[in-house]
Amino acid sequence: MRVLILGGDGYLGWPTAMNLSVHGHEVAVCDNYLRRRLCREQDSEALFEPPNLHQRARRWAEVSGHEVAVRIGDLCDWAFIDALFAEFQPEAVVHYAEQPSAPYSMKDRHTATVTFQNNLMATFNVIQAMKAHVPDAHLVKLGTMGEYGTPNIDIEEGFLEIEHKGRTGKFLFPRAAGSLYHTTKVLDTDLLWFYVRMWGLTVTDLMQGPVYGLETDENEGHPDLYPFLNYDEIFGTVLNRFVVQAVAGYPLTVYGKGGQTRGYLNIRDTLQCIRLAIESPAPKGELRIFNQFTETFSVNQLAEIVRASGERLGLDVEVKSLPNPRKEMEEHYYNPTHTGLMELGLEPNLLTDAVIDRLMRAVMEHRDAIDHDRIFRGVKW
Ligand code: USQ
Repeated sequence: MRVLILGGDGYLGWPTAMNLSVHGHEVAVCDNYLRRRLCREQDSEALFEPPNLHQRARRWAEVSGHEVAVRIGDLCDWAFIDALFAEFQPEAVVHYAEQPSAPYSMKDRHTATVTFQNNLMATFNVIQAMKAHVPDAHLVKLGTMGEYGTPNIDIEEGFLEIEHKGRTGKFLFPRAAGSLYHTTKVLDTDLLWFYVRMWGLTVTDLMQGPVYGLETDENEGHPDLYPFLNYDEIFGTVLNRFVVQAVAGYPLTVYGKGGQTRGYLNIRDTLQCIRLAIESPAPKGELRIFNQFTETFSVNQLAEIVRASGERLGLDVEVKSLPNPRKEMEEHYYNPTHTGLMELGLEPNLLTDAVIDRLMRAVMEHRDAIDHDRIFRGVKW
């Protein structure tokens, strides 16, 4: 299939491009380097700087023989996205092109505005470009498990049957996001749901949990093809952060009581999920929602997993609770369903001792590059 990956420079975008090209798809990536610019603006760069998209595509072609087309531009600019869709005529579109950080979105008015404008406008323009050029294509959109929040009932995959005063109906599962970033994803889902009903778009909205890891089948042995590994408070996610903290000898930053529980997945499983969603598309004219994670952990459990890995590797890892800079429940019920992707064939790569130790070792190679000042800034909600 012709697959267009929007946000192709990101943590997940570039690994997805390599993976889909290996599996026989014709891939184009698009990005405006927003993530790189915001990291620089916040002095929050990743552990190492990956080459730019043109360089990565050239390197990937040398290593694998697969071509990935690269287009640089801003999806909020209608002239650019209109020309992009007209040229490439994708059969499937993977939409990662959003400002992905909750703390960035909550920092100040400027960062909130960047998040709001970029995320909503990009999604709106993608919908318009699909209608104009490829109304039958399949949109695979990255949402987040954070759209649901942490309700006191089981979380279903996207929809909920409700019985009310003797009648029943099916509705989007209630959403209660915990940051402006997560709220933009709720709003995206509502926009998609609206245009699915109005225009018959075909959409898979993937509610993904926090992702960890660095290595995939495609980049193993090629560190120049690794994605970003952000460990800073703003763009880093919790498990990647804990691994870098352990290697740096920085006490693991457990926020509050550490009972916050989320659904996590290995970066290798993100790639499987995206490919499964593309190759088994949503029924025409429908909104399909999957919960994309493989196992749940509390922050305390993650800290213990990283501490134990450190012990095996000869590191002395301390765990420290900090006053929680976020507004969130620190002890709560959490039981989300996640059978849809398993039914499509997902084979989970779970967080075993071998997996965490390998990630720790990969980070140890970059120990000297770790900047302690990036680890905790205390961006408050
Ligand atoms: N946490 C700590 N210590 C830290 C960092 C985080 O205790 O040093 C806690 C947070 O308070 C939170 C949990 O760990 O309870 C997860 O935080 P996170 O920063 O890993 O994840 P989050 O801000 O929710 O966002 C990340 C990605 C986002 C994605 C989301 C999936 O940045 O793009 O959508 O994970 S989910 O969390 O399921 O909504």
